[in-house]
Amino acid sequence: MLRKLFHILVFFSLLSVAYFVVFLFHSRNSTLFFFTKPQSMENGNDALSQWIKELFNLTTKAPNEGQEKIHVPRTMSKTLGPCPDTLPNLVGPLYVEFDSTRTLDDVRKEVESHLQEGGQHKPPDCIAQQKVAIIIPFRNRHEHLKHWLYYLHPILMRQQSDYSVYVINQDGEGVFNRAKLMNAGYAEALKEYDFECFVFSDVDLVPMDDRNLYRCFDSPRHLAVAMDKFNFHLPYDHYFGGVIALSKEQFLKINGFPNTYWGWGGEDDDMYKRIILRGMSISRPDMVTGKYRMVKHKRDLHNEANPRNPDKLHQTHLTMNEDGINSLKYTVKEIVRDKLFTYINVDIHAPPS
Ligand code: BGN
Repeated sequence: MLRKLFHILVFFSLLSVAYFVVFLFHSRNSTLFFFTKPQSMENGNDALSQWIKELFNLTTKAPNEGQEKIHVPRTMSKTLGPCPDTLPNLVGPLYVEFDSTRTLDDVRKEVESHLQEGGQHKPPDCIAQQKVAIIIPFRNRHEHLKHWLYYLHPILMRQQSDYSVYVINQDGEGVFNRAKLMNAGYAEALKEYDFECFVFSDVDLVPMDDRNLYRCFDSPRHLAVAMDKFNFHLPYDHYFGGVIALSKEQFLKINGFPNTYWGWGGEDDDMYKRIILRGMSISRPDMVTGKYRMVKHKRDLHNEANPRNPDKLHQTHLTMNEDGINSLKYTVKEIVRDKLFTYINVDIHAPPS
């Protein structure tokens, strides 16, 4: 009797377990509970196997599956990698001419969509290898600046540079001092951004090959090695003029430019001497990559060759520790942000011409 009762109990227990399992399925798919076929089953065996698959999937789905996913915009999830060593957009030799009349508005139309206010650009799809400030010593050369901006912005963009262009204008009509303006440009640029590399360029020099990279190298770099005005040759072996690039470390190691070369000539030779005296050497591109065109022009006013400058050159080893970025004094009179460049007007306390 007891055994019979036990069997009945087991039977009802099994029945309730079976019912519970069926109930579970029902909670996911009501068609199962009533053993009615889903609509799709009417179409034969394929539909049946589909139905079985669906059932299987129901029990193996991950907890969050089927819920709406959180939408992560592509731009947020994308992290930029470093720009490649081999730059993909360079074209090599360039046709450069200065006969066309160019207005700043023409130039703006060409490049402004890729620029931030102040003549700044970063490559949109990779992180540039260096942060570069381009420093242009300037006074009354607006025609040249238009040509420079017209050619250089696209070149610098193709070089995937993170760069800003600073035009450092010497205020007033005193004697010009190219080197002191470049020191002021270095100091002003560093107030704005953590630049690692400084390219100092004359406003009238445009490279004829975009493989001539406006960035810094292991040694101070001389870029303008083959100018048309020197018949595409160096005028002398230790020439270091026109366009040069120094890293912040290289610049500080030589105490920057001398501040005391008023008028034309010698300040670039002084730089060369500083570099050699501090145990560094000059790096240069080959004579094809390093070709430049210079805008033809008359000698500037108030920038006569200074007869004192050649003598100063003999003293570089004695003066370089006191005359340089560590003794620079100037006053900023105005900063203007154009789309194509940052213009800084500085009073460098020039003697009257
Ligand atoms: C040199 C100038 C450089 C100038 C080059 C090219 C001097 C110093 C006196 C020996 N050097 O003669 O400053 O860049 O010509 O024009 O004047």
